[in-house]
Amino acid sequence: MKMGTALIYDEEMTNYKLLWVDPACKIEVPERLTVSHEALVKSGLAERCISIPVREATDADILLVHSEEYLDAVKKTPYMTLEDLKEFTLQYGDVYFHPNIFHCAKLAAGAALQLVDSVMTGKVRNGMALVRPPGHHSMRSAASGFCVFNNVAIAARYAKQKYGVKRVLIVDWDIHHGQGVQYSFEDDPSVLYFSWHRFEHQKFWPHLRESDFDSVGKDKGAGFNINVPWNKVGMQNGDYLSVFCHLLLPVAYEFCPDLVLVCAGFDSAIGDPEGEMCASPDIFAHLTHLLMNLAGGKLCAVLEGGYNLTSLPQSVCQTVQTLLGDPAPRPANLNGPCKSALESLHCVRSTHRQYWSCLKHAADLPACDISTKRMKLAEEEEKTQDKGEEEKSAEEKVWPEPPKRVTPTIRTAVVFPDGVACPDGCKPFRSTEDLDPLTVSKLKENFLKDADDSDALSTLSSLIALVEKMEKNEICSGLALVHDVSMATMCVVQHAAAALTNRVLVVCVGDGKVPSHVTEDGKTFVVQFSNKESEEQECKYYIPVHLKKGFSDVSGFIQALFSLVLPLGYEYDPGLVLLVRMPDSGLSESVWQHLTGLLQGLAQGHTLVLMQEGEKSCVGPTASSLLGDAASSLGQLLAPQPEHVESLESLRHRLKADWKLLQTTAEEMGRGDEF
Ligand code: X5A
Ligand code: ZN
Repeated sequence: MKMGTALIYDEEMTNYKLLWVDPACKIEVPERLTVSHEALVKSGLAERCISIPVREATDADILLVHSEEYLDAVKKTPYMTLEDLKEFTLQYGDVYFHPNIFHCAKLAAGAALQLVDSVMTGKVRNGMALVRPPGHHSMRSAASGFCVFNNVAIAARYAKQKYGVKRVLIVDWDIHHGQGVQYSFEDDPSVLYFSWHRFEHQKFWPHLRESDFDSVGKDKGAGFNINVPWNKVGMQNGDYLSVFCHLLLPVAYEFCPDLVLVCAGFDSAIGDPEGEMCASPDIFAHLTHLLMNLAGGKLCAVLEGGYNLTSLPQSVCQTVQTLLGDPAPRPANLNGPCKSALESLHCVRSTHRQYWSCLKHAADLPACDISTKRMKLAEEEEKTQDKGEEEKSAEEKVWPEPPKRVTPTIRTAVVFPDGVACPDGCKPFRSTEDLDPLTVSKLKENFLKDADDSDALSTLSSLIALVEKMEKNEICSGLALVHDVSMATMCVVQHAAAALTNRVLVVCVGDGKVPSHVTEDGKTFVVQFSNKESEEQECKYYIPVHLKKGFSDVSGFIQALFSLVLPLGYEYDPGLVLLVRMPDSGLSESVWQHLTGLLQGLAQGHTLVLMQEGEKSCVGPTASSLLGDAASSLGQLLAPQPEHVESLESLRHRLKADWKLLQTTAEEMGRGDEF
């Protein structure tokens, strides 16, 4: 990996707290920051980061988003008496002031700007700022929801102004709607704001009509504001991943940002008293990973909310460790999305299909329109004031601590023919221990019948030794150049099915024989992209994705990746990914890099890439992707070919009964049948 990860933190931001009684504000405590930072230190992650000092945001920085009147008012707070502070606080919602909060708010915004500077100047690739107070609720002339200055909104304007950044993507995975960010960029098409948030048909704070899915932005900015309202609590990993695969990622790739900012609130994790959601802390490894190939990897995460002092530090660690390039853990308990999540997803997708060509094919708004529901619910509200049994409160929830993510010392091993140079950072690999004679004789019998080819035998045995080391987590990923890609694929799959415990996902790009007769037990799952119509029969564990115009339709390929391959991969949850590039597949190197990068979110990053000996020009890009570098940008994507979309969609519809993560609408039951 080429560049590092910045960590920006200053203890000074713990030096303010609530000085009076206010139940709405009591969760916003200094310990939020200390436990997060301590967890990064204890886990050894902090010392792997490049520590960057904070600075105070200047008046000019703050005025990029806020009004002079508001700044002047906040400037007076350090000199106020307790009574004055209380009084001053009253004009805003769910926020408190303290004599030192102005100083901390300047540091919080300044930390976000230091992070942008470090990333934009290339000092680091990405980074995280641990800050208090948070920012995304604060508005041009108002504090709100624990926020004083809008750290991320200021950072976005600053990046545009100072570095000429053309397009900024803001991903707000905090469980509250960052209405301050929405208001800042509502009519600005250069900043795409995406937020998911607990909404419950407007019953949840901040109770705004404009937090619903139909607030899409204004004037030129129409389509550049994307709200995903969660209308139920208890959302899980599968709900979050569905929204990423079927909405955020395709839109983000179409938008093609030059910089990604994350409003990194962790009140969307399990145990949080505000969010009351059930996503596990390790989901943030995946959310982070999935964004890391955008904008050439330029990603700045800035802390927002997160109030459970156990799940918050766990989630922060998952995020930072992923920014550092360690492979994500296999996501535990990935259910399909629940019905309510599907309803939300469906509403957002159909509302935004007029703005984004990747969503053009989305289904119409659900018949039972959400606004009718909102009224129905308001009526029902009076009848059902309180529910009978008390549910466990969010803080009492228990969940396993995410296991320590151990990254093998060998990141990427290569099996190359003599004379091909090993790419920087990779390790040449040959099976040194002699394979047991039985395996060797099987190899000979099955694959090398006609020839007594010792080179081929040595390559195949190396591949087998390599996947065994990957299963033992001694090696993370591998890249092999082989003479006969089909044969090597067969060989690895046969060995894995017979001798390994892991499920294997085979993603094959291009025509060529692949192990399509797979066992019913689903130990191998093959997805094959091909130019030609396949003679093979589609079945649950063999899925041919036929691309009519070959691989020239980049948008179409990306669409297939997000709408089919990733959700299938996540739901299948392999222990090994075999990524096969058939000779003359014709897939461009940059698209291939994105495919390689994204698939590493599966199987703890255990990806083995097989390519034809001749494809030497592809070696560098593939190796760099396996080593964790960001893929190069694809540019703003055009609309995919309609016939291509049509065939992908019909495939997705056929498969969605078997694979729940392929669903995008609530027609059929999702998890949990009640509305
Ligand atoms: C940043 C953040 C939450 C405010 C909740 C007020 N704010 N009820 O998470
Ligand atoms: Zn929040």
